[in-house]
Amino acid sequence: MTNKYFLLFLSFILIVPASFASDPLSSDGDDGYKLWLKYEAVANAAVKAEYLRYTSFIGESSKGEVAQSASRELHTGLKSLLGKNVPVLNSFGGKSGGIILKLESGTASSQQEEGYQIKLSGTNVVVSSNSERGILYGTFALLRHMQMQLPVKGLNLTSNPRVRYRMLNHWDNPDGTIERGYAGASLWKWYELPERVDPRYQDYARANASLGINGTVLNNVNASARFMSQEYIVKVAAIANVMRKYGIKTYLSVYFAAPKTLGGLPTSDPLDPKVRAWWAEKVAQIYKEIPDFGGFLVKANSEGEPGPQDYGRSHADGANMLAEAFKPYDGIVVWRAFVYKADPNADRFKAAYEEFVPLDGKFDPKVIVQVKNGPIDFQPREPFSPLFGNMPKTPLGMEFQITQEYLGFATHAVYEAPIFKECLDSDTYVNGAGSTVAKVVDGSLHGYTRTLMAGVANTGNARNWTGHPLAQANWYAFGRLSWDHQLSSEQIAREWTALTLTRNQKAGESIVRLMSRSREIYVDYNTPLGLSRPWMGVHFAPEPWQNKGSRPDWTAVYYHRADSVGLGFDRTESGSNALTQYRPQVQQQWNNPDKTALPYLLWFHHIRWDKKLSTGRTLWDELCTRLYTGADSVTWMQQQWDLAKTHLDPQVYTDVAQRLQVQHREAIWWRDSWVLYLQTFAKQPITAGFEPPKQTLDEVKKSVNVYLIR
Ligand code: BDP
Repeated sequence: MTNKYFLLFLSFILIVPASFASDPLSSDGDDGYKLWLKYEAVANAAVKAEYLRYTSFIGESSKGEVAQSASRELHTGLKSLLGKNVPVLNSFGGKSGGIILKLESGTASSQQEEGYQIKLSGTNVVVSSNSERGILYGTFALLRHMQMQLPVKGLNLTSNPRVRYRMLNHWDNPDGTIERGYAGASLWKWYELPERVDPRYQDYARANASLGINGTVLNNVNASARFMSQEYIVKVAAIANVMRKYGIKTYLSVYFAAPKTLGGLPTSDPLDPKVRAWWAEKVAQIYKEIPDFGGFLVKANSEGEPGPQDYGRSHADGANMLAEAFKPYDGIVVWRAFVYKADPNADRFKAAYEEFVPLDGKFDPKVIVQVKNGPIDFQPREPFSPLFGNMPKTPLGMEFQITQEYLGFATHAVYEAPIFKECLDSDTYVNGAGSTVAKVVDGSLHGYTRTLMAGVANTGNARNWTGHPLAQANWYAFGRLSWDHQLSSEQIAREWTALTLTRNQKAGESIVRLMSRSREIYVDYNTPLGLSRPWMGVHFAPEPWQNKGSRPDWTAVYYHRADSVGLGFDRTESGSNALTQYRPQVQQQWNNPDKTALPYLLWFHHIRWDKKLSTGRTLWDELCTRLYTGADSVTWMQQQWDLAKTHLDPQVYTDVAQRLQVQHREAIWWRDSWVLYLQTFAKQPITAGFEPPKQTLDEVKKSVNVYLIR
């Protein structure tokens, strides 16, 4: 066969049968809408027989609306798993072979509020808790157990949340757009509310409750004052009515200057009595419509947003004023620490610490300060924020980013649990070894009772919620870790894969392998060895050469500091000295370039191009090696995905396979951008064994510029 005919033949066998095999419009195809709550029928006969023995009835002991959601979920779940209509009974005394949802009164239970126990008692499975929410979480845990087809026999599971406020932060705007959202438009249809309540709100609530998430901030931190108007408060109330049934409280981001722009006052000074009265009234107005309102999230004096400093007041003054307005209610004020002043000589790394540490002890007990995991901004890898551990008198909440702003939007598969875990497991050493960030956040280190973990949501109105099907796992992982930060990344990946994609063990293993390595692979071709922020603008295309901005820290060159000598940001004594914001033991990990773990090297040191690293390679060769292997590893990811093909829904298989193709093309783009650009400083050939890029630096820049054209 000539080449031409062989290719024709090949395309016939590859393309023709595939189009018969997978009809993307088939009605039974998996469009991802059901997330990890698919409740696919239990196929294994022995397992099914066992489950049937325990499902002759559902006994409910409470008529509260959250408990009702639990019995409804269980009923629907069992119907789907077992094909059986299990009756829900209020009086079930003496009956056996059922599932009892038992609300234990007050102190009779050893559970913490929201915690649950699932236990076999005689021939009944008993899900118990001292709160309705705990019953709901226990019910979802039982359904998860059954979806994974684990035995009921010997079941004895107790679980308590380690963090009290577990919430999503939506960066959704009133016009339906989402800041840094890559999965369509906002879920919240403000123009239809309050009359029309999209049924999707309920599915959103179910998904969150199934993970233990108990709060949602509906609007962007770059907030519109519109949300403080009566018109919008009633819209928010309509959503809150849905959330409440699933134990989720609704929160709003607030625009600090609202007293002025919406209220018509001459000032928004937090110490002005009229301003304080305005907020107190506002909060009262909200509670009238939403009796269980969660509270406010505030971005102030950050990236141009207004705040107390506009009036010479401190963050504490601003936060405490709002806290005062919440005094009569259960709500809280979540005040963000994401601040960095425009100072041409400063190191942005140090900014939040410098502004917030002096305020420790000055915040009202109703305030939680929400800190991003790293000192800069959700980079693919960052050291933990030095604020953790350094504000012992102020509850610090964790802010993770689930949406993939710096992780390739909706085309790169990056499983984020390892990012979250890396931060949570970092040791701050503030009270000696073992003082992990997790222990700061869960309150056990400093005795905070108000503890919080927030995730910037990656949801949108895409049918599958998250755009990239594998990005659902990031929502899932955030939720599971906010409940229990001790779960491992791999365990969560296994769970999610089994619930969402396939129960086939081998296929599941290759997907979990792919997920587990995906973050390191991304870092290798995107920001290896501790590089950061090679993009400005839209945070999509590689722009390491970007050197123009209205302030130095809004350029890429500010972060990597490439020059003829070497690369990286010196944050030791000879540089910005940011390292002194950490305890001595942490400083020791990072202050000596010969001892710094390679993933963090360029975060803290300016390294000579020809310096030999612990791998035996020079900095330049190590960079080349990582950038090339990273990009090549995307083909490994494609292989792992293909290994699972026959056990995946064809629609999901194709969707991910195509996104992986984009990822591969873009990984090469990233690699080429970095090596060609850095080569202009390092003046060295591409490391032997790797093929030099097929394009020139000018060509790469041109292809990037296309993405920056308006
Ligand atoms: C940055 C985002 C910006 C957010 C900001 C924030 O680029 O859109 O408004 O963080 O967290 O990462 O406030």
